[in-house]
Amino acid sequence: YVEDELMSQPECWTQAAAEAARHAGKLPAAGERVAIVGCGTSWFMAQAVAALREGAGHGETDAFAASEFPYDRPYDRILALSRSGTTTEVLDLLTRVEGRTPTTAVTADPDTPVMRAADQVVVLDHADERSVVQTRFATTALTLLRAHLGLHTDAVVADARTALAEPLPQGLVECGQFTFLGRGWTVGLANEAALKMREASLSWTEAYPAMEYRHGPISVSGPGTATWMFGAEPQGLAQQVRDTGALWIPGRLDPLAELVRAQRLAVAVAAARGLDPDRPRHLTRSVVL
Ligand code: F1P
Repeated sequence: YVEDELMSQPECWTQAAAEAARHAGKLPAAGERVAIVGCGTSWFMAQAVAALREGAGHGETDAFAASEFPYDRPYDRILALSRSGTTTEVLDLLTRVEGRTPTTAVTADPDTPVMRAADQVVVLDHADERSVVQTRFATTALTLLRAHLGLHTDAVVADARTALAEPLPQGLVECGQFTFLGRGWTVGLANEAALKMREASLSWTEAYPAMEYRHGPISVSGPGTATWMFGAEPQGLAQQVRDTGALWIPGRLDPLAELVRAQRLAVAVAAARGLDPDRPRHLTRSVVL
């Protein structure tokens, strides 16, 4: 499933962007102090959206793993991301803040406990998935929120098509270790790329804010490893990584389209290692405690 689902992302994004205006009243308004929460992939999307929203001047925005939400901090709205709408930590949080803080959930399924617990719900059912490993729901939710912030363009969709059509960089699939770097909103994308590789291909992956790579993690860099920069690269970093013998991949597409390339890499590495990305080890489609 995952391969078909990740291929459908350009169409899913186009539809979500077109629907953003219709959902605007349910999504955080400019000026609100907002917490965005989720688990796993949804938490990493929350990180990306939080940075984008602050950067767009829409107001203070924090991202939390749902299990780590600071209940003593006041927010005007909590935005919960959950494909399944059943994840325990997200449901617990929404139930606990009921009547105190307005909540909005973005989910794929129109009939779930999370949907019933949230005050407002945006259902992206066209981006729902059969896979355990999330690809298109996460990026479509991000696209909806990017469009809500006025940050989505047709060029992003065109870049995604390029990411799906182009061969992967030479030598990448053969690498034994992968590090993803980001800055600002792309740190969340780097985290997600690393998770995708782990889930689908059991690869050894890491993810950092780009400049943090110099402060210790670069010690794992060397021949047979790859470092992939999402977004604009800080000056000097590429050379420093190349000097270790590692493969350096600078993303030249929109960072969200670069994430699509990383999803493809995860599937390709899984195939190269004889793994089925639709049967990831120890994972279920939603984690319910
Ligand atoms: C969150 C999640 C997924 C992950 C795995 C377990 O699910 O952590 O990101 O891939 O399948 O669940 P959800 O709350 O977005 O449904």
